[in-house]
Amino acid sequence: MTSTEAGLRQERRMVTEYPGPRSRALHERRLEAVAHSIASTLPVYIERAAGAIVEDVDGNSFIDFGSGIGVLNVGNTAPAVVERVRQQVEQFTHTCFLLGPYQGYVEVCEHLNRLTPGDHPKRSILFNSGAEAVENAVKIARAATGRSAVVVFDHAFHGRTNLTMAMTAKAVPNKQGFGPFANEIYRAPMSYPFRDGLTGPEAAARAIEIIEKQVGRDAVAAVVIEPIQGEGGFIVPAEGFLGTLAQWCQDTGALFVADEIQSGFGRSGHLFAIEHDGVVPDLVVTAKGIAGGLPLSAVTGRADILDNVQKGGLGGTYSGNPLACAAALGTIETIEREGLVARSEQIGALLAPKLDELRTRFDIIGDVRGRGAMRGIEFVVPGTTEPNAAACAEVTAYCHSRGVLVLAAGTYANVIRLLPPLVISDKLLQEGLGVLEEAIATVSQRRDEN
Ligand code: PLZ
Repeated sequence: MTSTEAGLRQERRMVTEYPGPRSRALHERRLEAVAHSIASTLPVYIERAAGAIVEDVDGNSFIDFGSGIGVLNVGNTAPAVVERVRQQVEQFTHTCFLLGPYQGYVEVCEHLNRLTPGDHPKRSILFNSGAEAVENAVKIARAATGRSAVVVFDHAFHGRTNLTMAMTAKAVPNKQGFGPFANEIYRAPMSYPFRDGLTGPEAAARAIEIIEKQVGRDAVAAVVIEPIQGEGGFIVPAEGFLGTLAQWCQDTGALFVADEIQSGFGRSGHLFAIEHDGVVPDLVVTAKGIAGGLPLSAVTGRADILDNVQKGGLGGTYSGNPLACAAALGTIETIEREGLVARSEQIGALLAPKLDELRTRFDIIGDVRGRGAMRGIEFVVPGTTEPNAAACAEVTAYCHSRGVLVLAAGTYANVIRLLPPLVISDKLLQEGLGVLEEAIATVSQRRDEN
């Protein structure tokens, strides 16, 4: 047991009503102080967390199946992250890399160049948020190709800034009232095997036809895609979809950009989800799981593409902040030392048969899918493929009130996603799954009775 975990028992424990009195009191204060436009899934307020356990201000502890939306792959307060950040905070907190460079930034880039797919010469550049890195990938791709069009997909999520809102698919609540949006963004149909029944090459041909007709073969700067879609509903494209698109990019001079912000850093059973398809992207965008909870993101890719941008053309005050770099170094160290990529595969092997069994037992489940420790359960109206957001919301709420943090996702808000920290024990994983099963059985039965 690590020192942080020792201070927080790795167990689920509900000791008050849900939410408890302290959380309710904080919520009252929040309503007066915090803009109502930011919504929280949970009604409880967090006091501390370690590993795969999150404890609220009333002393209730929850099994974490969400990892802060796919961020805490190494677990919360991972010892190597805490230690490196602690050392860094005592050395210096900021210089601005544009002004005074430092070793941590260089080291993170060295690791990214080594770890991302492909043996070609690479460079990396660091930013703060996922959206910021996606924006910069687009800037880099436009500069390198001299073209402006960017192709994105149905169900995509790339961020909430102006350019990335244009790239994100779902209008409500992400885009409603916030236009006008950046132009030269084109949307193509995604491969969604449960809903389109197409093979990967068929779905790619459908997308390519639209791109060629509506944008043009010679106009595309970049095709930006999540190898496994996150917010859109944990959609794993059919085999051959990503490879066919990547080949089209190569044939036409467009850059293939993998948004690995949610699917990366060991989440899918490979370090990067695109590796399942054997594709080597021109640019890889990372964030979330890169730094154990501190804000850091990156664009990594072909040296010729990254070096093509004019000197001083990219940057930012906090980009590659030294504390975030220290956290990233602790994260990468933890992933490699603890074999967390293999662990992700193991978690997947444990989850997959259980989820398959649930799908056969409960007709409100239309599909279960995913790779490694990135799994989704899609709820439908029994006997149809019609999305069942109500069932998804009820199952989610049931799990939360019993101490298991699961997240909903999906264009139709009907997918439960499981993103446990990769350091979770089998025991907690099984226990959480038990609660999830009970939730699905309860919601299923309630529907049968109505
Ligand atoms: N690309 C694939 O998953 C962020 C969004 C939470 P930022 N996903 C969580 C919310 O509702 O805002 C995400 C992603 C993919 C880009 C992003 C954006 O990353 O760090 O939130 O900007």
